[in-house]
Amino acid sequence: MASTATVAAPHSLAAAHPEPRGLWSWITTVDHKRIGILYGATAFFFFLVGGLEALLIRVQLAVPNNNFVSADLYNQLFTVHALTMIFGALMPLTAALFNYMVPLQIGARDVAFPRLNALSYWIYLFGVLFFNTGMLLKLGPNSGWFAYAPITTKQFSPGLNMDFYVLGLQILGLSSILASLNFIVTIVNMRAPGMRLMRMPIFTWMTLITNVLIVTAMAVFTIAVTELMFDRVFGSAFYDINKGADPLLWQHLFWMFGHPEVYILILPIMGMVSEVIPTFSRKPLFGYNVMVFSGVLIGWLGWGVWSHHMFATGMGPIADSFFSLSTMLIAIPTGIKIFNWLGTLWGGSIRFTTAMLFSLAFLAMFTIGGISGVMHAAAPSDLQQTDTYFVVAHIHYVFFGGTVLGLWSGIYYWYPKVFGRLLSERAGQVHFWLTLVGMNITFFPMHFLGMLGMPRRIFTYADNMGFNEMNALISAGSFILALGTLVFAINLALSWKFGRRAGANPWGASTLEWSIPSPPPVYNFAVIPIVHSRMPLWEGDAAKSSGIPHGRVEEETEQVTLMGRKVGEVADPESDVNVMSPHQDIHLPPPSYWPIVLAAGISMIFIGLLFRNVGGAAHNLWFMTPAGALLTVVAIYAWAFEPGHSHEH
Ligand code: HEM
Ligand SMILES: [Cu+2]
Repeated sequence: MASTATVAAPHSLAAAHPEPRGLWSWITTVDHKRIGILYGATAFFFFLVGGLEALLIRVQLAVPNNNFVSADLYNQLFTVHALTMIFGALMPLTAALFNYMVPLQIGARDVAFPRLNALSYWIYLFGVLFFNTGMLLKLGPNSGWFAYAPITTKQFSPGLNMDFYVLGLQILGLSSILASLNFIVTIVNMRAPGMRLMRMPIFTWMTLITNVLIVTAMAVFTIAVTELMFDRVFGSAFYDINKGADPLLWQHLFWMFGHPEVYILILPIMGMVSEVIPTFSRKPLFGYNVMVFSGVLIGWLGWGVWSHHMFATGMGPIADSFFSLSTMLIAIPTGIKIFNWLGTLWGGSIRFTTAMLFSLAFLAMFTIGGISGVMHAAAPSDLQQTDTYFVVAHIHYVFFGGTVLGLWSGIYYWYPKVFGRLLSERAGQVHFWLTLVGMNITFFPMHFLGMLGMPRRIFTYADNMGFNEMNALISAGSFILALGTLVFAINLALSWKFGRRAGANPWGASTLEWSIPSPPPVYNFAVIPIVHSRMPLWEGDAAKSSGIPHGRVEEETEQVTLMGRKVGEVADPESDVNVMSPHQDIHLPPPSYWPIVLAAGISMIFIGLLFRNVGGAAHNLWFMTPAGALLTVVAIYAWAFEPGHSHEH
């Protein structure tokens, strides 16, 4: 009986869908919001782990001729630092926000494949634990994050270190590919009625582009790594030069993934910043269409530049010129975006919240990283810079000044939606200034060190090279950064309990996620909205309550309205607003433990392969591979026959 005349009031809706409790409910959850929180918490933890590794690196480099860590441990530290940050922290932090926010932004009740979503999370967790276990055993990957074969084949890297790499990254690659397919289908198929592609929030747009890149780039990488695993575990010859392999094959495959990967880490940020800046400028995003298309263009061009990482291999003048030019071309859509953000700020009524400060700092810091990028896009100048600290400076201005600052902006912005409470603004400002000052003291001098000729990836340096003062300064800066991060962590934890309560729309923002309570109920939308514009909460009656263009915000936001109705209020049955769903029709996917079982099965396959390369009695543990394969088959079978609806309601 789906008649609209019998719609119940929202509180009874909430009673029909109580928030589940307890550890088991988290293990079996398929709710995109909870999976988002799991991703976020795990990834933030690994951000701290990666940060700790960075501090150890900086302690070692603080003074010349230091022996705080050994050369071998140092190699593991910088490799695992990079892997943890990229695959364990930054990508999953963006995934956390995709998970939580995208369904809310498009007016959906969940992602397209909720159990697949849970599976992606559990595989990610096992994968990141896997290669960090290697580090704890002092057997971490030690080749740099790009793991150039043939140096990483068994012949030259006989230990288990690179086995942790090839196996761990296959697990993580699988997780990313599954998650991305899910997001793509969700965005393409599950938008609320009326939300055409060009009405999607810009963060959702950048999520879509990013996930297309992940599926395609991660596929290249996962195959490259699988081949390396076959070389290492079963003695095949993909990268064995003695048997005729091309010594540059791995480098091409890796960077064909590696370069799109940097866009995978920056496009979501461009989306977040494009939500934050308009909100706190009280102005619509300047040039929405151009922003969308330059995002698409960045994603597209990102495929044609990979060999700019290989100028030093002697590819010859034609290849060098091609990749120089294509790389410089990317600066155009990137520059367009920067100008459009500035255009959005222009004439706006700007509020310097912490979220906004991080977005503004992103603009400046990311631009510095972009400029050093264009510098080494010129092949002759790259020959001077490659493999020096100059590249390390570039990496960190784009990863830290770009991805991390942007993520923190997104977290200050969306935290109140997730937890119903605002992060402390005062602690936020402290966090912000420590971070901004700390990152510049840490990373800016690296440009000079690089120009002076300090190579990347050396575990120490002699006293008379002229590197001493700058290295000491950099190490000091890294502790300022760490202090800022500590403030942030405390803020995240304390605000969860003690933060000021946020209404549905504390910032007076324009997109759908702000139309529902904070935190959102299990079913997200009591009524699936019908979308008439790009900024539903900034148009019509809604504009009045969200204070556009110059209104007051905070107090009034409990009154957010959508298409002229208070959110949560049940619409008049005659109106088109609620035709979609009297609450009897809300079907939420039931919890399931098959995702975690399947993830365990898949992980066992890889753990077994690791033992295959171990000597002694432990070698026999490689039976975990067939056992894991069996568990995988059973889990897929059981999953497939699990009923899609719970019988509770
Ligand atoms: C206008 C934009 C950009 C240009 C022109 C550019 C150009 C380059 C070039 C030519 C290199 C190779 C340098 C070398 O190894 O000698 C490089 C390295 C790198 N870039 Fe960029 N880049 C840009 C943006 C970005 C972004 C947005 C990110 C990440 C969010 C990024 C991350 C990296 C990383 C991680 C490396 C070093 C990889 C490694 O050797 O480990 N870049 N970039
Ligand atoms: Cu690149």
